[in-house]
Amino acid sequence: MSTPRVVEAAFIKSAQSIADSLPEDMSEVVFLGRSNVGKSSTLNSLTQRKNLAKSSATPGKTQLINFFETRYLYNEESYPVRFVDLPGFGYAKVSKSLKEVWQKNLVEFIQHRVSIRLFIHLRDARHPHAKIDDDVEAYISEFIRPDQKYLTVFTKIDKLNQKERAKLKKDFPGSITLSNLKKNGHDRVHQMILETIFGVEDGTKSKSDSVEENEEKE
Ligand SMILES: Nc1nc2c(ncn2[C@@H]2O[C@H](COP(=O)(O)OP(=O)(O)OP(=O)(O)O)[C@@H](O)[C@H]2O)c(=O)[nH]1
Ligand SMILES: [Mg+2]
Repeated sequence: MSTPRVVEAAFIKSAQSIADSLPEDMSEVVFLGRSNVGKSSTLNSLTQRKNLAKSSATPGKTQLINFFETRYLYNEESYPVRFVDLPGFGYAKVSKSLKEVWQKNLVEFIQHRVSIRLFIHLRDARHPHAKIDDDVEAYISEFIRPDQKYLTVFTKIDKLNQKERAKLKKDFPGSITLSNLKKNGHDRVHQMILETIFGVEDGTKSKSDSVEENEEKE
């Protein structure tokens, strides 16, 4: 079994709001999270492109809704997916409520965009219990549709020691951890994207499962 790979990736357009976004004609994966958590970097790592999405050490780098069209190759099949890089929330100094810190346009986009199939909520591994992230998770759960999935991904895992990593995995069992610096953890995100959008199962996982269930299989 091969590993899913993004073989094509291109920036298509920036939009201010849902009104000037692309037509809803392709399944989308949305990257959301606090400013500086590593949304743009994660998109670059997943597509194996250094500067496809603009990243920066200064928070507030991404200010528009950015659309990228990508194509996966997995077991010789082709899977087109659109990635959406969003501006971060939590950047504004005053953060009384989620709606105050997260611009109206973004709220509207994530709530009403029909083509979104997967929300990837990026959280900083060093601050796993940040209230704003808990609020965002609760907030998305209020309107998420049956055809959509929500995934928690912890970035900057390279900043944690072994003990801290173990605790994080125990506290957030369904989550994925990754490092854009060390370039690890991204394969599980690829699998999740293909599984959610195309129902493609993890080949390596089902292989070992089938061995348990049926000894005759290779
Ligand atoms: N150590 C480490 N640094 C990372 C990782 N991911 C991103 N960074 C760094 O974090 C900073 C912010 O990364 P971005 O990808 O621009 O973050 P963003 O979430 O897109 O930020 P905004 O566009 O401002 O919302 C940059 O300096 C990155 O190099 C990671 O996994 N480990
Ligand atoms: Mg960004």
